[in-house]
This record gives sequence, C-alpha cells and structure tokens, in this order.
Amino acid sequence: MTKRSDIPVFAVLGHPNEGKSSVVATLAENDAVPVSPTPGETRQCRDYPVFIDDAEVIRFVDTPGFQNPRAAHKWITQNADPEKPWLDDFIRAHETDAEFVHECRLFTPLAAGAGVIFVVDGTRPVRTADRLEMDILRLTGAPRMAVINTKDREHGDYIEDWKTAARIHFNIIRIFDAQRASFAERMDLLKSLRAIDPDWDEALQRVTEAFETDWHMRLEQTAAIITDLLASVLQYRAKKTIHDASATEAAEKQLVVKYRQQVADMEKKAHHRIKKRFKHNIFSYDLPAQSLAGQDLFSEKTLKALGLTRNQMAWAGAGIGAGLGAKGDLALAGLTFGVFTALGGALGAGSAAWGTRKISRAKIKGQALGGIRIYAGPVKNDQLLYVIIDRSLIYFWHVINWAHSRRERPETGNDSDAGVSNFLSAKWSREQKKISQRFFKEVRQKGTAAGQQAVREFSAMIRDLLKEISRT
Ligand SMILES: Nc1nc2c(ncn2[C@@H]2O[C@H](COP(=O)(O)OP(=O)(O)OP(=O)(O)O)[C@@H](O)[C@H]2O)c(=O)[nH]1
Ligand SMILES: [Mg+2]
Repeated sequence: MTKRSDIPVFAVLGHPNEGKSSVVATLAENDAVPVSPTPGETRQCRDYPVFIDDAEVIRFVDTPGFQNPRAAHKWITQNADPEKPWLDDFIRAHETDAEFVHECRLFTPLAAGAGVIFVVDGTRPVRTADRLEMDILRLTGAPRMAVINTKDREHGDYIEDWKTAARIHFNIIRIFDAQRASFAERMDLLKSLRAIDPDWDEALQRVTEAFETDWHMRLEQTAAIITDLLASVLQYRAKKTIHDASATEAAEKQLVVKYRQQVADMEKKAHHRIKKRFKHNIFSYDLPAQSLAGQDLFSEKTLKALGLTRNQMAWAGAGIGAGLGAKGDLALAGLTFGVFTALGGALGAGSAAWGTRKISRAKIKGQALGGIRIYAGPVKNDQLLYVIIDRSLIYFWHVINWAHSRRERPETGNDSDAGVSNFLSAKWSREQKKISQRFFKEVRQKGTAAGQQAVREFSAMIRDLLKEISRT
C-alpha cells in the first residue's frame, strides 16, 4: 500500500462538468475554486487544504475530468496486475501521451494514496463511459465513495439508475447537492467518509469534531457580532455643532441623514464580519431582491415588513408628539415617515423635544454665541433594534445557506427569507423578549462594561437562535 500523508486527502474525480470543483468548493468552504459551466474548466490537479486554527486538518484535490476512459480501461485490464499497484506504471507509460493527459494527472494523487470521491451528475442517464470510469476507480483499490450530485433536478432524475450502477463499484454512495448543502449535510458526508477505510476512521473523526467545534465557535462569534452591533446602535448619537440658530432646521435634517448613514454603516460592517467568519468572500454581491436583508435598513418596506405598522411607528414616535411625523418639511427632506419615527424617540431625547422646533429654537437662541451642539440619538425606540436583530438573522441564514460553490443566483428557486421567518423577533417567546429588553435597558443605563449579565444573556440567546436556524 502506498504511504499516506498524516491528514486525510481526498481526490475528487469524475467526468468533465459533473460538479467536481463544486463539491471541492463546498466541502473545503473555498469560494476561490474555479467553477464554470464550460466542460474542461479544470485542467490541472489542485490542492485545497482546510485549516482549523492554522493547522491543516484535511485536504481535497480538484482534478480534471476523465479524458479517455475507454482506452484507459483497456490498457489497465490488459497491462495491470490487479494484485499490485499499477497507477505509477500507467503514469510512466503515458507521460508524453496526448491521449491520456488528464488520466496521468488525475491518477497522480491516487498514486500518492489519496481517497476517491467520485462525482456524478444525477440528472443525466448513466452511460458506458461512466461505468468504465467507475471500474477504473475500483481497480485502483483506493478507498472510494460515489457522490451523486443533484445539480438541476428539473432536467431529469436518474438517481436510482446511478445508485444501481455505482453500487457495483463503490460501497458508499451519497446524494449531495453541491450548491445547496447545509453545514449538517456537509458533516454527514464527511462522517460517511469515515467508513471508507478503517485506517482513516480516527483521523476523520478528529476532522469532523474539529469542524463541529469550529462551527459552534462561529455561532458564538456571530452572536457576539450581533450583540456588539446592537450595543453600538443603542449608544450611538449623531452630533453636530452649529453657530447660527437660523441653521437649525437644515442642520436637523443633516443630523438625521448622518444618523441613518452611520447606523446603516455599522450594520453593513457587522454583516461583513459575519460573512467573513463563514469564509465567504464573493457572497452578498447580490442578496435576492425580495430579501429584507437586501433592502435599505431605513426603507419603509423594511420597517413595515419587520413588524412595524404605520400606527406603531407613529405611536413609537409619540414621545415627541404623534403629529410631528406628518410635518411637511420632514417629508420634503426626503425622509420616509418610518425613518423619522424610528428616530423620533432619539430626537426627543435630552431636551423635551429636539424636533419641537419652537422649544428648541427658543433654547438655542439663548446659547448661540459659543456654538450649539445638537445631536440625534441615542435611539429610545426599541423597534429599530428589533429590525436590526431580524435583519442580522436573515443575513446569517442567507450566508450559511450559500454553498461556497455557488457563483450566481439562479433565475428561479426559493431564495426568499421563508426559511428563517419562524425565528424572527415577531415569533419570539415572552422570555426572549424579556432578555432583549433587559439587554437594551442595561446598555442604555451603563454602556457596555465587561461581564454584564444582561449582555451575556442576550448574546447566549442569539447564539441559541443561530443554532436553531442552522439546525446544529
Ligand atoms: N444547479 C446546480 N448546478 C451545479 C451543481 N453542481 C455544479 N453545478 C454547475 O455545473 C457546472 C459545472 O460545475 P463544476 O463544478 O465546474 O464541474 P467540474 O466537474 O469541476 O467540471 P470540469 O472542471 O470542467 O471537469 C457549473 O456551471 C456549476 O455551477 C449543483 O449542485 N446544482
Ligand atoms: Mg472542475
């Protein structure tokens, strides 16, 4: 038997364009693996190591598709002794043979002891060439598993035929959707790899345990990112100094704009950190248009859909007088009603009413000499906070359901927020709401000193929600 490296290495093999590179990208969580609709995209073998805490734990090798399985099968059955390793002989005999360029390349990792993940497209029928490829892999004697990639089932479903054909050559067969596999499905696949060779059982057990520990770390960190975001929003105050009381109205509008921009920016940065934690670099260039995480945070659509009705918004802003929101000048400033009222409480903080022009102008007039510090925030209205929580959960759901092999969003398909809707704040228990209220209150009163009970409780509650959302 060929000597193997200490960590498990799996070469992903198959016919051209079946989804080999997609399986590699998804399993290795690497969105830099070239995936393309053009057959023959992958021409060279390439290693994709997976690191956890800077240590390599498993390696996948992307390979070119079989080029000439018929002739290769013929050579092997005529020249190779099935009792002895023959891969090196094949490579030596065909090094300069234009007919077997791909075979020489894809046999190389096998000659070095890699296990085989054979990928087939379950939406097309089994052909003779496929049977020959599977038989070649059987003859290598390498530990091997067949993965039936479910590509686009609308185009056909030959999964049963593939199972029957693969059973002759592989003792483990898995059905796997390379572009939609969740974390749990990836883990299932890795766990079933454990059975393909007793020598790898222990190493693969360590790998799956390391993946699971890492996943829970990510959930913990995501909960911390969301908690930090809310704490920042809870404490944020947009400030501005003016020197002329007659500039108050213009400054007020600028402040509101600044407040919105800054809060939206904090949210964007937090989402970016979540995305990075899940090793996504290209994801999110376009969240589906119908996703509420893809909308502008302060758009009326967002605020309304995430549980604010116009009445609630008006009520929320009532601290400074329900009538204010309808004021013509605010509408003229390009602010939606929802935006103003979400900020209503904020604007009302401090003085009886920053937005109540009469009072504020009267006050301001008296102080105008040294410049007037005006501010918007911190937000007193919890609705905006719940909107931000919900959007983070929605964003998280899209991130974890975007396999690293996906390069673009299909025209059709269910990419709405439906999968996460049961976890949003509108569906929360009384206890969950209480935990949130305690957290908001604590941050408002004391800021974010380390080790606060209410902050820890909130973060743990969010982490548990993330666990449920990811079904882990
Ligand atoms: N819808 C869908 N498309 C998939 C899936 N897996 C692969 N594809 C698409 O199939 C095409 C080929 O995928 P690749 O992963 O590049 O296939 P490959 O086997 O590496 O191809 P070569 O390198 O050319 O041999 C790409 O356009 C993928 O987006 C899947 O699970 N679902
Ligand atoms: Mg490829």
